[in-house]
Amino acid sequence: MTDEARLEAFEARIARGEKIEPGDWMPEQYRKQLIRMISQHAHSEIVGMLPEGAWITRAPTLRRKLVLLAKVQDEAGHGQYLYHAAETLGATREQMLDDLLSSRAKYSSVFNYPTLSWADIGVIGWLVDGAAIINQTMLAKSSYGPYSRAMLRICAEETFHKKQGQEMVILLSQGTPKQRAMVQNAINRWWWPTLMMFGPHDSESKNSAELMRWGVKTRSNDELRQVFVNQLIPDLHALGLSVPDPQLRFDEETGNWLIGPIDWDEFWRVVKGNGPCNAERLEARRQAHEDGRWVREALAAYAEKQKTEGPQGPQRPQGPCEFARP
Ligand code: BYC
Repeated sequence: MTDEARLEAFEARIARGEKIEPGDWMPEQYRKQLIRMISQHAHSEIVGMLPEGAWITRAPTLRRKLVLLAKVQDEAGHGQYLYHAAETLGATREQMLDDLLSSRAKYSSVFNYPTLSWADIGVIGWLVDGAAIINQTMLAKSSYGPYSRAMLRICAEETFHKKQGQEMVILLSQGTPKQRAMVQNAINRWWWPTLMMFGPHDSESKNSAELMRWGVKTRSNDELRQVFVNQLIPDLHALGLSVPDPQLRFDEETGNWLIGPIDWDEFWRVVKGNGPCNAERLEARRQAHEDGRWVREALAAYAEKQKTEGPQGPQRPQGPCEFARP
């Protein structure tokens, strides 16, 4: 089969809605695009643990602490699924982590902003996880099997996160004037960074055409951003909350909430490493990587030992004591 015929058969499979699996033939560019996108997504999950992780020790009640701990732990799990998905395409964990820690890799711009108050935790849950779900529900239908299956599981967990965040925002919005001001202030700070999560306008999105051709993305950055705005604005208004956009208006003709211009200079500054917390986030990841060195070394030593002593290790004595209860 020529490469052209292979490409034709590959695209026909995608058109029929079939999933592409790791051992299947795929164009080199499809593989590259997926590694780029999935590894960036994995990095976003593990860097995304940091802004909220900073509040675990300061959660106001035990229940809130448990919820936040579970959420941050979920994000680590999402990172794991995604690194595994990228590994099925031939990327190695070491290379991906090295790219992140040496600032070569991108991760979502939104995690380079500080969490200044407890209300930020609710707002991240509702807005940031809410935005992520809209994007990931689309990616759950992506043409690459391992990515799409990881997304199904991630979306189920993110839905909990969104509900937890929404519950917190509702509670704070009905609380004391101070709590209300705190939650409004958090929305004011997270609104624009959340909209930027969806990526540049379609006219500036250099990867979209290829990703859409191969069924990785099925909706554009602007389309998804609009879905998010339309969903969120009525809910915020119902709580007496607002977004910091004087140009926001409802367009009767299209039924869309139209937003004012996004500050793309700020977006690119953050993406290029010069946001408010980029240096701090990477430093925390580098430290975590260093702190985990002994675990990696112990695992490597264990694997080496298994190679020399067999998969069971040295023979252990078998006897009734093995099963004795204390
Ligand atoms: N931040 O051609 P475009 C979570 C880059 S974590 C940084 O439109 P594409 C959570 C883009 O990579 C889940 N960079 O790209 C965790 C490209 O650069 P390269 C976060 C961005 O791929 C903890 C260039 O700009 N979600 O939910 O078609 C706690 C041009 O863009 C960003 C994901 O990671 C950005 N915001 O579309 C709470 C979703 N936007 O690579 C929550 C997975 C764009 O060519 N990713 N860039 O050098 C995607 O869906 C897509 O990659 C994007 C961009 C929509 C982000």
